[in-house]
Amino acid sequence: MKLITAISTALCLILLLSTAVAAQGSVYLSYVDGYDGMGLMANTTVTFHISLSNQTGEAVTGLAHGFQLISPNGATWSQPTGEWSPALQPVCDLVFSVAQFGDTIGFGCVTLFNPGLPDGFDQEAMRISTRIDMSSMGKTVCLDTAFFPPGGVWMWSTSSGSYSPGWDGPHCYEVTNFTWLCADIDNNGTIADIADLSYLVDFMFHGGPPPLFPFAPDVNGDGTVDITDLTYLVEYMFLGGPLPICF
Ligand SMILES: [Ca+2]
Ligand SMILES: [Ca+2]
Repeated sequence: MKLITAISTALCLILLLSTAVAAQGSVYLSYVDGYDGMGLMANTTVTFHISLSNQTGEAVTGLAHGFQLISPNGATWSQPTGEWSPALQPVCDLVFSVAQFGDTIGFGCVTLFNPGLPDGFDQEAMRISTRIDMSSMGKTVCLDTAFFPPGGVWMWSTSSGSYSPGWDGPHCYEVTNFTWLCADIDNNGTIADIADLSYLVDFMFHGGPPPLFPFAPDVNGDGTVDITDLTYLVEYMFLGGPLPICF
């Protein structure tokens, strides 16, 4: 009888331990728009797609997550923006918020009538977008967690308690690539306007700085930058000439 009792006790302990181990969830980075296989592209929109995986064994009825963009060596970027995935819209029927303070983004979700994020849920839930400055080439940008006010927590709530789900970050990337636009000679994101024309004239005739991307002023696409490009640009801007066609 003692042996049976001992075996029963051991089985109960194993079951309890198994339940404790299985009762967890995770937050992970699915993929990044603007990652070219080597690094993050500067001067283009970069979007981090973040997923939730619920293995708590029950529905999650409240979520609070904060993220931050950081750089160990001075990379800079535009004000990041956050948004929930549309999949969460019907789930978060009481609180469905995104708060932004500088480089920190907070996501909040609380259910009232909805049963919550079901056990087994595993898909994209949050997105964070920014535009990394061209001056950050060769530097590092990281996405990591933040303990975000006012809750100050990183947690999920269920009917039986709270969890701090795992996070597979921080995720760090070198800024290794870039994009440029034909006729965006001053590299400000808009093409063929007065500022671009002025930049080209200054460069060609007044000792102004060279364009950051040497082929952006080759608007007639012949492989060189010269007076014919200036003429081509003026005709496009003011005389209905053909579109810039950088090679
Ligand atoms: Ca421009
Ligand atoms: Ca040319």
